[in-house]
Amino acid sequence: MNPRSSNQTSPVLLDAIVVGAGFSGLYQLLLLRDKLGLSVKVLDAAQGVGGTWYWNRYPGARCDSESHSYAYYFSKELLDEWEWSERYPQQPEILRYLNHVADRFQLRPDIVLGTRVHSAHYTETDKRWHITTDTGQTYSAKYFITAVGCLSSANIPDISGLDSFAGDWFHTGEWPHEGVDFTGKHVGVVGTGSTGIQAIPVIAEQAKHLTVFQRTANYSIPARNVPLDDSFKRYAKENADHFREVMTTNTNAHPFRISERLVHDVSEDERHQIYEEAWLKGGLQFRATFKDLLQNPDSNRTAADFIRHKIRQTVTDPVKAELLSDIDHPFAAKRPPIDSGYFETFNADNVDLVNLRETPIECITPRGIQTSKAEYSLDIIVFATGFDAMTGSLLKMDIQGRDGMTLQKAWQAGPLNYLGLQVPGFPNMFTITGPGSPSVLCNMPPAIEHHVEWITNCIEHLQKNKIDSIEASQEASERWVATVNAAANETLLPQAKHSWYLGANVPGKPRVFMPYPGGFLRYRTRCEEVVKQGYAGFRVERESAS
Ligand code: NA7
Repeated sequence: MNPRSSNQTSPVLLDAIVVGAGFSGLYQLLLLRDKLGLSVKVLDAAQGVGGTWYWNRYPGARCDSESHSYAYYFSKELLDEWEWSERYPQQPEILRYLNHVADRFQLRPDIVLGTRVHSAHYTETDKRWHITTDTGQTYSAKYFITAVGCLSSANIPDISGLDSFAGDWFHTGEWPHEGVDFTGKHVGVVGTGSTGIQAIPVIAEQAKHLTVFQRTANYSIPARNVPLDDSFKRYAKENADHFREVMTTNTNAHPFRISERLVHDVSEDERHQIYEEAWLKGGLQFRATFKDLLQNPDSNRTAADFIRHKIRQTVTDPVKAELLSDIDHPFAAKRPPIDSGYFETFNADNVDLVNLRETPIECITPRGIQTSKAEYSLDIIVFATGFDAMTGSLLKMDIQGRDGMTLQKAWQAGPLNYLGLQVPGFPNMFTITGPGSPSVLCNMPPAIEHHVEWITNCIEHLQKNKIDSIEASQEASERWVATVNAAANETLLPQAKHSWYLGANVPGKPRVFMPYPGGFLRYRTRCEEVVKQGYAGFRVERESAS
């Protein structure tokens, strides 16, 4: 089908609409358009491509995956021509990369920027999705694909008085493009997750004074970021096939394997040595030192104690050291941050730490933050308070499937879907890295490539076989949610009670473990089996049946 030229009143008719122009949306456009020859448009509210990397421009924003793995692997030419400059890519560099991808594959003509999707309704009569946007332009498509990212709906805490604050406030996920000048300012940062841990050292260097408001202390491993030298760049390119193989056949889609060794297989001295080496090497590989770190509480405690000891060694003020190392969850049960000088920052004279567990925030005043103990005068408040993760961006849109069923209603008890790919009652809608897929427990690009390729193959199958629609069955979806939660219960992950993996960071959100924690390889194998069994667990409707 060819897209029809449009005006404000007539819908653009397409084969597929993709929402979001980040890693997922760009690749999905490329495959549907160039591999399958379909008419496709990508819609994105932003004024540029990049998805999460378009919005997250806060100081110190950087990816925790190593740059040679934080890339598309589908094109050898693309891999060969792109050069990362540092061990972990900074936000501007990732944004340049995604812009390069958009140009290289001539994707821009099919990307409509500055367009926020308001609603997507499926109608039974024509078996199509009807999409409205904030520009007034409407679209109609057979396939509706969300590529909205897992961490893109900012969680701004509902603290009374925020409107009255006389200074400026920002959420890290919606950072102003012109940047924020902290020079000479009294700054407060709320939140000590991965984002706060990246931003705090950079803000502290510029601000006159920084107050960090900590609710939950966090583990963090030094990133040991360095510029990449030519020999590593060459090595990464020459071994791209090897890295791809490792990333697609392990648990977490990172370019390293988790050791087969158990914590108690080695002596205490040996274990200490292993942790020391991993600490010096830096990065997420620390959690790959032993196989059972996320399964066995005693094993986990050895890593947790090692890190707590490091924090106490690093932070010179004993009160701050105690507060920073008083961590209430197992290591890696929340997404483990990596940092560049986070704990060291608390040794600077201009940095204070407030314990919100003891003295919670009561309100925001015109002057600053009022806790149960004191008022902190601030010029700028930075909320590094995370996201309404995995479901937030989907539920913000008015999505309606069969019989006007809203996604909000279908998911009122938590996200129900099959394989994180399809929701029962929402035919021909696909969710790239949706809840129920390994997504955020993985290095994202390989997880995205897998989903996009699975969806493309599925759509190709539908097109070739003249199938009108496909949709996950209710039974398979219910079984899958149970499988996800059973897999979580085999690990220590649910023990982090405030984790966004569980939706616990957003008041009123159902507590369901959202990402699939059974491992990327296990998940991919399951997805392949489903296809081999003729899309078992999915219902299809053929044209002849209508
Ligand atoms: P996270 O990991 O959700 O961290 C948010 C932080 O903000 C965390 O320390 C929270 O404390 C804190 N928070 C949230 N709401 C409040 C309120 N109301 N008051 C005080 N403190 C609060 O988000 P990030 O942006 O750091 O990281 C998200 C992901 O992005 C990361 O995992 C990477 O995958 C990339 P809490 O722990 O809930 O007590």
